[in-house]
Amino acid sequence: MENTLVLVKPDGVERGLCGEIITRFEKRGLRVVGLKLLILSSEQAERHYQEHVGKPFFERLLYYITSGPIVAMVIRGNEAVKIVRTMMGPTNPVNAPPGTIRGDYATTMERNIVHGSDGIESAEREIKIFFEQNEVFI
Ligand code: IDP
Ligand code: MG
Repeated sequence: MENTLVLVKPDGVERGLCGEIITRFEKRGLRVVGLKLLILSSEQAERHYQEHVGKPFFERLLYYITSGPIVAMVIRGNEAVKIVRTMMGPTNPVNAPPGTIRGDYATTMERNIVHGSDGIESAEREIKIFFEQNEVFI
């Protein structure tokens, strides 16, 4: 079993898509084992997106991800990292096939609705930014 971090980004929360997104994971057979609504501080956002510090889109990404409440969840299941990434679709929604979350609900990279960890190690690192050990119920 694997754990992965999923964020419903501010645009997803504002548009009322949290329930829909959680439902998709649950119907697939993945479990929600951690869940919270929060506004990220700039420090947390920078930690979360540390691999992108200095990139041309970084400042806007930081502004976007801290601009309103997000839903953070730990999703658990067999190959959860890979399955969640497949269900999300590619980073650029323009290339995201219908049936994926980004392919169904997003049109731009700047507002692509969801985050999902890209590997087991990043999942472990990212989950710690959002959740204490006793907030994850595996
Ligand atoms: P991911 O969310 O699919 O893992 P990453 O490459 O890790 O994609 O990028 C993190 C986030 O930064 C993306 O989800 C997207 O919102 C934003 N982003 C990535 N590349 C670009 C870009 O070239 N222009 C604008 N925003 C970008
Ligand atoms: Mg990423």
